Amino acid sequence: MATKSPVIPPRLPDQEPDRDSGGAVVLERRTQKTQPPQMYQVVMLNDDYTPMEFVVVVIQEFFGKDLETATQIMLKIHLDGKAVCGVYSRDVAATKVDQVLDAAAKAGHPLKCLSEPVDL
Ligand code: TYC
Repeated sequence: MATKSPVIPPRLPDQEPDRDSGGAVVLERRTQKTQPPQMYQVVMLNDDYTPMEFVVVVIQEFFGKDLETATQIMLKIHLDGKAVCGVYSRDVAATKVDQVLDAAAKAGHPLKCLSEPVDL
């Protein structure tokens, strides 16, 4: 039975092993091009009506802060108009915003927050 001999494609010039280095092929080193994912900060905004105690509870519950840290963040919002409650991947930050707005609406408070990309 006749068997076909395999077809070996010709090497392209830049695939030729370097014969001066004993035939070893050294692949070109490439600089790393991947970037870490963009992170998003959840910013809470001040208003004149939401009780301070409610804001502190929200920050503890949804951003995992202890009472003292949550109180400091709430006071910063109250004094400066806004503050960052946490930094997350885009989807997690969007979920935090939804949770806060939902809890505030259910409690009848106008508390607002948003997520925005963290500056590099
Ligand atoms: N300014 C509100 C008040 O005096 C308290 C408050 C703090 C509201 C932080 C919103 O994100 C906020 N009752």
